[in-house]
Amino acid sequence: MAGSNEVYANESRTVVPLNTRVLIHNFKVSYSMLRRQDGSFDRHLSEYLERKVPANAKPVHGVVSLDLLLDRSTNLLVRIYLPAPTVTGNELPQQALLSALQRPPSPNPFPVIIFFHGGSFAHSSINTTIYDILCRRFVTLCGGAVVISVNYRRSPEFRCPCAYDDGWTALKWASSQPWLRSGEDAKLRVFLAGDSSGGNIAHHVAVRAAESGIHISGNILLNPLFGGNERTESELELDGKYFVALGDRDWYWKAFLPEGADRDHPACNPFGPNGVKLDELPFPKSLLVVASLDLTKDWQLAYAEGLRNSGHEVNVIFREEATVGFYFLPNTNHYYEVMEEIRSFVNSNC
Ligand code: GA4
Repeated sequence: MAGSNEVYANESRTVVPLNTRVLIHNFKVSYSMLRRQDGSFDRHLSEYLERKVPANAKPVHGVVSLDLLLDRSTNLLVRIYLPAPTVTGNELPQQALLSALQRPPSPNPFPVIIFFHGGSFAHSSINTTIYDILCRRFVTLCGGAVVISVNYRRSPEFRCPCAYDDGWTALKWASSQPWLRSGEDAKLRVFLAGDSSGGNIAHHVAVRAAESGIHISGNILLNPLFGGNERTESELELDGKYFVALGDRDWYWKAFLPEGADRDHPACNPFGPNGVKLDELPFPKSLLVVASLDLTKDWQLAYAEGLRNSGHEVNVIFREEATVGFYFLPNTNHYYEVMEEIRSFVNSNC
């Protein structure tokens, strides 16, 4: 029997907590009003419907945040989350925060996590409430990490590679900041992380970093979006179940990939027929989280295989009976166990 806080998914006997079902279902319904048949998108309505939260210089559970404009020409914003700095004398929280950004490198090592939110390349932003909450969690989870959430340009208005370019700009900016360096070696201990489309962006930014000699301490990909022309078993089996339909996925790829490209484009299928070879590159270790009820899971597992075949390390956390979005709410063992995996991955590679 399902308890009062649980409900059975229509299509099977799998239990998905009621609050997760409501949360993800609401997104699903509003997203279906925003996508148009002709490939355009109702950005205006999208901005109106989404729950957002501003940056906050006042500590909430020991974490503060501020928005920073990194590039005027593209309007690239980042939201930076950090452990609340100590306020001295008559200083305002805003002043304490700004002086934290002027600090010299700290002798105590701490991780920097560059985070790319999900939303299939089209939805959400740094101020989307669920992502603001997740980034705040990462600060404390990882023992005082600095999290930099990137407001990358979204499709269909901005296609691939705009989102990757924005991620790359954010990474280069982070490498130029003395206050983000730490440890005896004053090194940037930077991780790239993201869910859904954000996981895809983290991968492609990591490739650029590897090609340019910027060291990445690790990649953390939660249910990352990859794909290809072929239809996989999980796509056919899970189509329309557990919040995601294959037709929706196709719509998002069409909106994101360069005009006329198909899903074997390397942005979507990095180890497919048009993939970029990673064998010779110093690619970081990856933590890859896969939910068994996500129709994209076969592509995520193929991605792990591609990394291994190129000689790179990947730790796959495969969660039976987990759906997309399970990591937003602390209401399952999946949530706690995956958070623990992230904590230990960051701590042991920092
Ligand atoms: C909404 C909340 C999260 O951003 C997300 C989204 C996911 C995706 O972009 O991959 C979904 C959406 C979200 C709900 C319905 C499905 C799946 C896009 C979409 C059309 C990452 C999630 O977990 O669910």
